Amino acid sequence: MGAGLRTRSDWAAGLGSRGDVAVEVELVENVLKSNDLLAHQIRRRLQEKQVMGINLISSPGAGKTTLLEASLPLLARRGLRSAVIEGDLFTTLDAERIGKTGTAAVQLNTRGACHLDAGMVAAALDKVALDEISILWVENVGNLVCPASYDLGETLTVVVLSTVEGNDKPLKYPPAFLRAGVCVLTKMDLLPYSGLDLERLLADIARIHPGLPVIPVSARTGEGMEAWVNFLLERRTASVKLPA
Ligand SMILES: Nc1nc2c(ncn2[C@@H]2O[C@H](COP(=O)(O)OP(=O)(O)O)[C@@H](O)[C@H]2O)c(=O)[nH]1
Ligand SMILES: [Mg+2]
Repeated sequence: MGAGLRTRSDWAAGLGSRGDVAVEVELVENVLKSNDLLAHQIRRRLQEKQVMGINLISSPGAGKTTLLEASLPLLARRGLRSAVIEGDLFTTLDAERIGKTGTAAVQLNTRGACHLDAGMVAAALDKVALDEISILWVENVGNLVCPASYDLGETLTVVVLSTVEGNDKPLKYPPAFLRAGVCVLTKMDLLPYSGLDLERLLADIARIHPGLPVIPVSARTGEGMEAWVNFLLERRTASVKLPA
């Protein structure tokens, strides 16, 4: 490989008989463009209905569904009804958990794909009673990589990180932290056992995305849940144009 930065055209020109790879690059770019168009339409549709859309991104097991189970009743008590679109490879397990909270849940199965895209969310939206809700949550497939590239038409992207995942995650997966409008640090009850250097974690997150709010919570003990719900209420008021 020659010295210097390689642009996409350098890369394609150097392929020679491997032009198939260049076609693949083109295809990926087109897929992302059509995804963004659909995402834009979803965002407009939600805005018209005064609904805040939230895209939850994390590694598997960070605590997305548990955070939802704890947040939904608190939000309902503050007058905000939700619906949830659950993304999963094959199962309906998370949608069943959400259903038990009394919140409407629509399951999307990606049949193995590592992320949701705007087309899947647009199809699921037809099953959501948008007139009856204030917040539409989308729990993305558990994965810190692919979901960071796909706009789902959300108003707020939430990256969920738990105290037991290790200090290196923000630096290893910066796109998810760059995309996010807030980071929820879950499992704070496990912090004393985790070995996590909290100060270093916060400094790393701030290096990647200066000013990104980080809200520490434990869905298990309720620690931080009030601050999290207050944050959501403020964001909703700011992001959804309320009728005069
Ligand atoms: N101790 C503790 N465990 C939690 C907390 N949040 C989630 N968990 C546990 O972490 C595991 C994965 O949680 P889940 O919500 O299914 O993660 P998801 O894959 O991101 O949706 C479950 O066993 C939860 O009970 C928390 O705040 N504290
Ligand atoms: Mg889940």
